[in-house]
Amino acid sequence: MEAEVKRTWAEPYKIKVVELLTMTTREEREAAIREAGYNTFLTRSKDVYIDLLTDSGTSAMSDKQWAGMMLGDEAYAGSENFYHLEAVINEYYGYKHFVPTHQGRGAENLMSQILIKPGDHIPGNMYFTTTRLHQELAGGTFVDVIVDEAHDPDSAYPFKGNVDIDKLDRLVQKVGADRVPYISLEGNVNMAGGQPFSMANLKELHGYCCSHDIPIMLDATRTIENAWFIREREDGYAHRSVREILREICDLTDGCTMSAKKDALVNIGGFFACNDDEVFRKAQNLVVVYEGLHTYGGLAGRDMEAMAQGIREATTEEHQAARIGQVRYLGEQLRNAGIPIVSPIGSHAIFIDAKQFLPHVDQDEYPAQALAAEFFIESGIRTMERGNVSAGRDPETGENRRPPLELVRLTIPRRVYTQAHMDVITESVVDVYKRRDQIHGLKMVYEPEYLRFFQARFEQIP
Ligand code: P71
Repeated sequence: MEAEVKRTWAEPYKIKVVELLTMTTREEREAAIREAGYNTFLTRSKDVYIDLLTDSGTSAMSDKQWAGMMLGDEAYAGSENFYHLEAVINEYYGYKHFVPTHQGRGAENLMSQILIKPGDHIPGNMYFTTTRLHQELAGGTFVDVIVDEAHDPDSAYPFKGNVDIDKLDRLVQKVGADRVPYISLEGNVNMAGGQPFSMANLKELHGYCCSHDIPIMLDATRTIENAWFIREREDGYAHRSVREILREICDLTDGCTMSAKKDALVNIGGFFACNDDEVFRKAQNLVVVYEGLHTYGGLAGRDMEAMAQGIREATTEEHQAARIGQVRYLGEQLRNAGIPIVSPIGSHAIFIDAKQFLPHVDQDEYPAQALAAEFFIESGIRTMERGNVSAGRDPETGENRRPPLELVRLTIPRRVYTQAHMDVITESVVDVYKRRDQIHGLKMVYEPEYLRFFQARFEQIP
């Protein structure tokens, strides 16, 4: 029988080690963000009070994971930890083959180079920055085939991560199935606000792809969290375990890239997995060029051990109930205070709608970037822009992409902050909201060529 999951989202762990936080003055924060060119990626962690920049690599590991770190078999070849991880990936994700990579984009690089030929089109349920860049570097073009609801921050549709099969079919009709090397399917779509696809949609997609001979490659980064939403929201899944749902998802797909820094509760790591023997052979061959030998792929043995244990912990109902419960608690508080946030509340973050928060700031003055800077100034809370800066420029026109979603992401690290921290975050956001009329946009004064949001610099428009 399944262990009882309490109605509240109380944490299924107790705290054994703590890390002290620093607090700064408003003057110090104003100086820090100015020096950082109003880009939260360029601020220093020592100046941050509550770090909501990302849920990537920021989780707290368990005592069992730390114990696993001591079991690191730091051999160049054939580390024991590789075989432990292989067994866990095979059991929980079910793919036949895998190669470790240093993180998700390492896996994306391998997969894109192996599967994409110049001139190919790669449909996906919304872009992710690094994923799309690797597709483009391999000569491909990303095509968005997510349902329209995903682009509407106010739509309460429960499966905004779904693929619009008609959009996919239109692309396939236009370019031909042989120019579509695979469809890229992301669980709990990050850029849409952490929104899941449904099993029904995946089954339909699977049927379509089988009949057109197009593989489905999963971005498994937050797919365990997607499995939890299927359990919560989809008919027939309430009594299925997270592990069973995860396996069902993976069994309907042909392989995956994974940033283990999210779902898998580790500070570094990733992998590429697949069922096809030939694709695997190529991945094993390429991984030695970019990452390291195929039994460590850029990771230490201890990192692979921590990942194996993290996957076991992340696939429990207790973990997901607390994880998603905490994010929902914050989201509901913000919503009750009248803050415009993306609906439904996703699994890894609250996304504030900067277009509604700062309606007076034009999108080319980067409202989400400006708002992220204000949250930092207000209380040392570090968040991330996910809007016009992240979307970058259209390679053909050179213009800003001006995406429909102009968001600030308040990302919640797993097992790190408490309910009181969630309350402080709400208070801070509300205080900024009260003075929103006085907030101005930004001007970009330095723009890097690739993934500009990481290092771009801005000045405040007076
Ligand atoms: C996140 C990140 C980390 C990040 C990456 C790029 C810009 C800003 C922040 C990383 C993901 C992800 C998905 C769905 C692949 C990666 C790359 N997310 N797919 O959300 O969310 O993985 O960072 O391990 O290379 O803060 P990697």
